[in-house]
This record gives sequence, structure tokens and C-alpha cells, in this order.
Amino acid sequence: MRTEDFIRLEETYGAHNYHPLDVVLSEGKGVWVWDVEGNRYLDCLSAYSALNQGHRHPRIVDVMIAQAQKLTLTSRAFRNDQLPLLEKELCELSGHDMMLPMNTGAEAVETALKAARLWGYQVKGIPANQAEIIVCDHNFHGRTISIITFSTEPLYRDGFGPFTPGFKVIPFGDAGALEKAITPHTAAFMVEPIQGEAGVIVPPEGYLREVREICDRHTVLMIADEIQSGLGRAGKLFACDWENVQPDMITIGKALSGGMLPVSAVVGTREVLGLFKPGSHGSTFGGSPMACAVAREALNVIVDENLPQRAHELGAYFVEQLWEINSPYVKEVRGKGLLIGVELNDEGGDARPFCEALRERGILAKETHRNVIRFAPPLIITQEELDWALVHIREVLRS
Ligand code: IF1
Repeated sequence: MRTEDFIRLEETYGAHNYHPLDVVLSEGKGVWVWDVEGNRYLDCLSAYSALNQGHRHPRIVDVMIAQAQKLTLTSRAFRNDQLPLLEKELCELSGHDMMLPMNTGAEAVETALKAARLWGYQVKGIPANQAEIIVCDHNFHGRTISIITFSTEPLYRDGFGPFTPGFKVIPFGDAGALEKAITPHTAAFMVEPIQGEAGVIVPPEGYLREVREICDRHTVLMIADEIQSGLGRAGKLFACDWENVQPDMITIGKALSGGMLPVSAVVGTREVLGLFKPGSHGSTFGGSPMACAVAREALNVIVDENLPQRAHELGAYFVEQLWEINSPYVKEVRGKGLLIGVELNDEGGDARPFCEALRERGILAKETHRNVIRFAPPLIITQEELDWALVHIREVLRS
């Protein structure tokens, strides 16, 4: 079967909730992927940061195969010998007290929201069913009905109501707006330390620290959604580390499995995560021995290969080189670590044709927010590979 055959099948039998680039991938290794025609591409999306360790990292693959031949699933009705170790290791790594395992990022976010409400009623003393949670405009936290309730992107919301009450939206990057929005019924503020979907938006320096202080002053929980920005992507293990901020809860996903299977988690304080009682929350697959063994090795790889520091150094180099292209179509290059957005100006127009042109030259990147090209290669990328990419990016951004 050829590219067109796969596309025809997908268009016929698959729901059309995506508009992918017309490349059909069948193999991946490290930073490279191959399509069914045998063409090679540099993966500059990394499945939205789920592949920080690269495709099929050999250490993670080995652990996954070994675990698959031993025990894959117990459900949480029984204990397994991997979950406790992941819990301990992730808590030590993140400096938190407790962990709760789920599968997708959206589930981790839902879990954090539920925990925040529990805390609001049981600890803060908010009257029943009155808890408010504050979030930012242009957020992206997932696709469940409660989460899209507070999305400000009509495409993600339209036609899916009725929605979930109890959320308030304020501008991103504006600590004063947070302070104004807080009421005695506010349980939590949830924020992406760097907004991904919004077009790789880095908040003003000091924002996260101010948020932390405001939350403390008003007894409001701070939830950082690090599903995309965490695990090394932004040049630190967590993007909040740039401001030495410890949130009350962090949601983690994507690269927690190195791209092998959906594994997510909430880490947080005992005061909050300690409120769940047996039966009050759960998941069939969350915390499975398979997921936990893979996640443990995925974390080991991030630490052993110094991926946060690599992302920091290579990201700084990449951003500098992108600025130097001096393209007539580029308004701004921004980001942290290897989470980089190139915003086009009016002359540049839509990012999609640039992504198509990059694809022609063997680079897979994805537009976000119409006019931003997102570059987020696996963190194991070498400087030579980046330089190779820059040759092509230079030509595409100048032509
Ligand atoms: C899609 C965007 C990225 C996330 C943050 C939670 C989740 C995500 C900060 C939910 C997921 C995705 C999902 C993917 C596209 C994508 C995305 F452009 F839409 F915003 F990465 F930039 N919090 N991000 O970024 O995690 O439930 O998907 O595991 O098509 O929805 P999930």
C-alpha cells in the first residue's frame, strides 16, 4: 500500500477530527522517522513533547518488552511491584509528597481539578458545590467536557455544551488579574508555565513566582500543568524550576512514557493528594505495572542523559540561529529550552505552507495558532542534526 491508499482508508473510515500533514509514517528511531515510501524526516514535533527521549529509546524499549513478558496489568484492585517504585522515584525527583497515576494528560488535569475541589471543601471550608477554579485564556489542558468548558478556543467548545460550572478565565501572564479574580470560594489557579497551544507563549519573568505568592497569600492552590513543558522540554526538569517555584500540584504526562503508551500523573502535597479516599477516584489502566515500569525507565533516561540541560543549551543555540536567519516573514522567535515557536508576520501569513515546504525537505514541524511554526525536536538531538535542520529552515524561511 502507498501513501494515497492509507490516506483514502483513513478519510473513509476515520472520524475527521484532525487534518494531518499527508505523510504516512511507519518507522522511527531517535530523532528520525520514515514514511511508507522510505523517505526520512527529522521529527521536530516529538508528538507534542511526548518523545523527549526520542523514538524507541533502546533502554525504554528493553524495559517495556521485559515487563510485557512478565506482568502488564493488575488494576488497582491488587497491588503491583512497579507502582510503589515509580511513586517514590517521581516524588523524589519532583520534590513532592505523593503521586496519583492516570493515563492521558486530560485525566491528570481532571484529577488535579477534583483534588483541588476536595481540598477547597475539606480544608479551606468552601461551602458545598461552590468551589471556583481560575484558569488562563488561550489555555490548553485537554479535551474532556469539563476541560473544554474553560477553553477560550471556539473550535474546541462549539457544539459540545452544556458545560461544567465553577471555572473562571483570566488573562495569561497577568498576576494582578489573578489577585483580582480570587474570591473566598477560590480553590485553585491552574496554569501552563509556558503556553503550548497558544503559540509557545512564555510569561513575563517573575510571573510564576508572583502567582505562587498570591496563591499563598489567599490560601489558593497553585496547579502547574507541565504535561507539555515538563520533563526537560523547557530546559529544566519542570518549567517552574526556572523561577524556583513549587506548585501544590503538577500534572505530568506525554514524555512520562517516552512515547510508548499513555502514562500521566499528578504529583502534589500530602495536604491535597492525601484527601482521596479508597473509591473516590481511579482508573483501570492508571498505575499498571506496564505503565510504571516504562515510566521509571523514561525518567531514568531523562536524568542519565541530562536531557533538561541538553534542551537548555541546544535550545539557546537553536533560537539564536533562528533569529540570525533574518527572514522577511518572521516576526519573533521565542521559547525556552527546545520548546520553540517562530511567529510569522503579516507578510509570512499562515504557517501551514511553511510546514509543507519543510516536509518536502525532510523536516516534520507543525503549525500552532495559525501563524506560529513550532519546533520541538526530541531532546536527544545533536548539534549536527540541528545544524542540518537549520540549513533547510533557512532556505524555507527565506524563499
Ligand atoms: C491534541 C495542542 C500541544 C497539553 C497540556 C494537557 C494536555 C495537553 C499543556 C492533554 C495536550 C496536545 C494534545 C494534542 C495536541 C496537543 C497540543 F496543540 F493542542 F495544544 F501539545 F500543544 N495539558 N496537548 O499540551 O493531554 O489528554 O492529550 O494526553 O490534538 O489534542 P492528553
